[in-house]
Amino acid sequence: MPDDFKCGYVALMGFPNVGKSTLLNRLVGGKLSITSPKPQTTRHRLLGIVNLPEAQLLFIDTPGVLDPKGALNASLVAAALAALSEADVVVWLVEPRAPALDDQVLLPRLRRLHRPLIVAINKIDTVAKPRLLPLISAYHEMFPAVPIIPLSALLGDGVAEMVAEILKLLPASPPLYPPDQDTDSTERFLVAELIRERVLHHTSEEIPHAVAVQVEEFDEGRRPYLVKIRAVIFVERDSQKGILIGKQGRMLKAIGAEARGEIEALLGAKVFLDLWVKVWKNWRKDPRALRALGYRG
Ligand SMILES: Nc1nc2c(ncn2[C@@H]2O[C@H](COP(=O)(O)OP(=O)(O)O)[C@@H](O)[C@H]2O)c(=O)[nH]1
Ligand SMILES: [Mg+2]
Repeated sequence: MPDDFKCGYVALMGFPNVGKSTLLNRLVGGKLSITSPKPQTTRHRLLGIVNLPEAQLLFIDTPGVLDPKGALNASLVAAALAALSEADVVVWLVEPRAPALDDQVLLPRLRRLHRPLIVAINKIDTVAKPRLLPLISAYHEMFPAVPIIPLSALLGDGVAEMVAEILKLLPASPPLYPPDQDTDSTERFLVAELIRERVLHHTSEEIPHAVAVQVEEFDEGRRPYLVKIRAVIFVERDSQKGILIGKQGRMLKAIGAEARGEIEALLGAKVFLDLWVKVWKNWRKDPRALRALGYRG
């Protein structure tokens, strides 16, 4: 290990939907964090490890900065704040638009963190080039002496430049994880998340918020030939269960088929997925349920 090896935590922060999870996946070069156009897609702190010859970057994807309304939301905000407290560098991700009132409110909070900060303007693939320069200068004015990096998490443009800026700010430290590891999440957890993502893609309105997934059985006795997984999709009401199962079970079948494909890619094994839908009345307001479903320590 060279003496000048660097290692540290980098918190990916920003409003819901700005592209934090997409950026984390781009950085680790695989699918760790689920993404969707719906807010509250990310509910847990997720670690993505990037191993370079000269450094190990520990990216933390967070649920975003939300109003702590309701028990589930409160635990999401707690996860975001916990990520900040362990961060060596904070990447503040923004939409490719002029700074708005929201940003003005947040700015003092970011300053109070006393952490090295990088502002990343994401989704630049959606704006015309001539509009980009004024945007960058607007953020420069707001955050003097802070690197402003335009990038596209989706296409990868600018991501290497962001990593280069982060490397300048990371502390000297030996690596904290083995170099072949890309996360500290269990496969069980990642599998549950992939199933939840497929549910998000097929549903709308209140259902995405009312869904939690639990893997009840993970039998890898015959891996890589077969991994047998039994999972339950919990919803809050009978009507939601009906929608998720669908006419003649079609919706659940589609969700299961898509999830199985994703899980096989994740595990590098054939998967038998036994998927159930159950009602857990108002689980989001029930501290016992929140614990059982992994939303509280
Ligand atoms: N066009 C474009 N879309 C993006 C980019 N990054 C993220 N998105 C989309 O924005 C939505 C929210 O992304 P996600 O990563 O879940 O946001 P998060 O809530 O901040 O984690 C998804 O539909 C992504 O595909 C980008 O660079 N360009
Ligand atoms: Mg996310």
